[in-house]
Amino acid sequence: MTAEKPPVLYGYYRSSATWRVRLALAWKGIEYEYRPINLLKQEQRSEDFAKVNPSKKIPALITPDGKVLTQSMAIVDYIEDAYPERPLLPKNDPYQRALIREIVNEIACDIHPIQNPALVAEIAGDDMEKRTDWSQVHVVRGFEALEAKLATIKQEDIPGKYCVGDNVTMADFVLVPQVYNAMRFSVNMSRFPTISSIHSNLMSLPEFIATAPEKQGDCPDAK
Ligand SMILES: N[C@@H](CCC(=O)N[C@@H](CS)C(=O)NCC(=O)O)C(=O)O
Repeated sequence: MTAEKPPVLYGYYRSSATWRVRLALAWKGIEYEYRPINLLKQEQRSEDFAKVNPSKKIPALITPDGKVLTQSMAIVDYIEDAYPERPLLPKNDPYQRALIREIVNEIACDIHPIQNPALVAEIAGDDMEKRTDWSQVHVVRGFEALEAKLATIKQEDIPGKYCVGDNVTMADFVLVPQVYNAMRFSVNMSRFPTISSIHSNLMSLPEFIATAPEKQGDCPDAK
């Protein structure tokens, strides 16, 4: 029998989709090898990386038995299934499981793709002001819906420190990186008190601190 290797994560310190996976790996205490792909240098479009992920996007994960997975939330699902300790979804509550996936999809399907730098560059060209305006408008629109949803969950249904209750779930792994993006686009977060309070509760946890962009080796001014 050959010894299993640690998983390999291809990512970029500032990529919010990569941060979701870093969080899942940290939450489960999984050691991994990190292979940075510099988006500013367009390394995701290299021939070598296209062999790993034909979509030419990060993140990608090589599993310990050498299989390749792409799409951040599919990778998080894999980690959850392969490493069941410290679960990221409640076991016996179909409603809460669906609610968590609703928040995940709200961000990962509806907000995040519209502010992908490649798309924004196609729309706004080199005009940096126009790029920021586009991203701000769409993040704000998405956060208005998310704020209302999270506030309702807290008031009527499931109070707690995090997105859904007092246990960290995969919804929290998409929320924090998206708030990071919002801050990069100078979104005024005081308009979103529920999101901000959940974000600050999560950012006090060691897994969230350790996986933050500025702590990564490929961050130019890593702390
Ligand atoms: N749905 C994908 C989105 C991946 C994605 O958009 N990754 C961005 C970084 S956050 C990327 O690689 N962008 C480079 C490009 O589009 O050229 C996922 O969740 O993994």
